[in-house]
Amino acid sequence: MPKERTYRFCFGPWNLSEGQDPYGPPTRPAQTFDWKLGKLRELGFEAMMFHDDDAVPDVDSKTDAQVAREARELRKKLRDAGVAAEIVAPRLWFDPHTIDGAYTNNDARCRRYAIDRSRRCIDIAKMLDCDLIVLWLAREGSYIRESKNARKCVDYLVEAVDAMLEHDPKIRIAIEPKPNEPMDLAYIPTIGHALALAQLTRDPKRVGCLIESAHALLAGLDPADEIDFACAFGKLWSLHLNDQNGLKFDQDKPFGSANLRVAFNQVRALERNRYGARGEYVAFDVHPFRTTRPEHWTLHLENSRRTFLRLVEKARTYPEAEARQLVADRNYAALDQLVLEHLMGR
Ligand code: XLS
Ligand code: MG
Repeated sequence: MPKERTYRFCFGPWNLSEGQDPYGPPTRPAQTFDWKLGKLRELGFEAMMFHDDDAVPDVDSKTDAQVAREARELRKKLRDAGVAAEIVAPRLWFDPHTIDGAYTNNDARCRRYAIDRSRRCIDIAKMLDCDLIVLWLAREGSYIRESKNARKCVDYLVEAVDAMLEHDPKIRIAIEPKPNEPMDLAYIPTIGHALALAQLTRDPKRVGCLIESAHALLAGLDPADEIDFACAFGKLWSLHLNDQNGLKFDQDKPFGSANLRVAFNQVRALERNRYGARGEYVAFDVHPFRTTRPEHWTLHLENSRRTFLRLVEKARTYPEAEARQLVADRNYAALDQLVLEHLMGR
């Protein structure tokens, strides 16, 4: 693998969040989109991720003409800044229509809303020169098992993805699985589920996935194995690196913050699969700690990238030959220590 291979990075406007949680109000004053774009450039990131309503605020209240005008204005702003739009994701978890799910809502009118909104999201993406839609299926699941027919819900999900694929012949869809929160149990909890769903759609080669480290950890999985699995299918089209301390709420901690070794193994998996070589970006779906003062607002992003790049070095200087010998001898105790010593900088 050529050592000079470099990565390109991005984040979303929501990653410069204001500190609100279910138990308290914001702790930092709200900032404009332009301020966030300025910070992204200052930090040297190459692209920005969007929800449809990050790109066109209050999208549901606007006419198609208004949406088109605002999306084009944004495209100009991004071009002037030299920043690409990496993905656009329909925000399908805020509107009253999506209280009990978007694509898998029991009410046909609500499912229609979700599909219409997703088509509009595709229109926005195209106007931003972006061909990748991310589906974080936030409310596709149940609070209690008996409230929905999980078999039918698979059909609903396929119908929705098919409607999107049909809407635009070039668009690609990356499904971002998460096992729970806000739902008790989600229908597409892992990469295996996402890729299996892709096979049921009208054009499986245009349906792939996005791995978020914390989501894999919440499913009890190692994100590095999820990366290798997705890459074996050529389906890892985007990536949300972050960290998570055990099975609790989705923490979106800085990359490597909770478990450096798990982070190292994700980087090794990305390296061996040459992630990024086909234009994919490394995104950090991280949030500042609620305690963060406004003057330290971007540190979680800078630190995540710094840790990532340090771990790329660690992956490239990993003592492969020594490790291979220990594997051959089945001396996993020594292998375990070799990894720790390497990470500690022996
Ligand atoms: C969930 C994310 C979410 C998606 C994009 O983890 O923060 O916003 O990544 O919709
Ligand atoms: Mg995410």
